[in-house]
Amino acid sequence: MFEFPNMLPVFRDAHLQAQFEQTGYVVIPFYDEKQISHLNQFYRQYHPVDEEGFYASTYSRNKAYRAGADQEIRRVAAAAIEKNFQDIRVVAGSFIVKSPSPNSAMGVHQDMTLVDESQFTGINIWCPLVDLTPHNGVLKVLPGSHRIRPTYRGASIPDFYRKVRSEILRYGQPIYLKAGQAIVFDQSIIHFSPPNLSAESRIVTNIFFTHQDARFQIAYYHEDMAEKAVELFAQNDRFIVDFDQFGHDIKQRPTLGESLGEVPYDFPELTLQQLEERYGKLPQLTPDRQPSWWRRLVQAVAGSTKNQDHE
Ligand SMILES: O=C(O)CCC(=O)C(=O)O
Repeated sequence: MFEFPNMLPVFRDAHLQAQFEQTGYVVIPFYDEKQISHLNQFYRQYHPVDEEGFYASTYSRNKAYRAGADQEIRRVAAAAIEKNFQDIRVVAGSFIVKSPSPNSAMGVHQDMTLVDESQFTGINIWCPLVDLTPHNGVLKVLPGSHRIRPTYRGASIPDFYRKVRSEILRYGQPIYLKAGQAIVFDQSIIHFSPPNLSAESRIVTNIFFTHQDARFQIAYYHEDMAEKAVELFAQNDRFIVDFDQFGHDIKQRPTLGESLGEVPYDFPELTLQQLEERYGKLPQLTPDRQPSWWRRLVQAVAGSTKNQDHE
């Protein structure tokens, strides 16, 4: 298994770079009011009516919509990206929307591996177009969890936190962003979001980027494979827009990309003890103190993976 590399700097501001490396995320101002309003209108052209629950544009079978969202989000974000980052390649923009629904939670996960993490870091700029509250699907993160251990990730690969999902729900820190503020996070940070129980849709733009020298690489596992290994696939820069398996048959062997063969992987398992050593012990939660969304999220994530990985 690989070791974590020294990260190649991508932030122009050295303090933000250091904070990002330490905690796995930082918060920055990103869109102004005009851009927020423009992106809302742009989204509404394609989606006069929202999909049910959690929906990302990368799930769409409509390639014109996927490509259109990608282009327009990148165009609008270009100045803020240039201001904040250096030596990067921006690979994809997408909408991530939660329409009001008790079924709109996103369970505990790390994002799928998209680059060779022995050298590079996959990064998301996740920016809501509305203020986030405890009721409309705020993003929660487990600070520093990007450095618990190196992993290969994908819907077909057992998650390393599979035994402690419901405990992680209680350690997550909500990031209450205002509309236009973005959280920039390492894709390997553990994160999740409760459902949107407000009356309005929660629309977010997500932009994936990485160091300019990195190439797309995804990982796949099947029980029939050689034991303790995953298969890697090289992908080109259009992967996020072209890959048909997001949101559909994401657990199947990739039909796009070039197999790079198998690499050893020991399928690590985070234990409750390790979690408590890092983050402290939490008090027992009695059933009457559990909010209903939390109970639903626990049920939703029990034994599940993020089976609709997008990026
Ligand atoms: O938009 C959300 O609520 C969750 C998004 C997420 O988990 C992701 O982009 O990986």
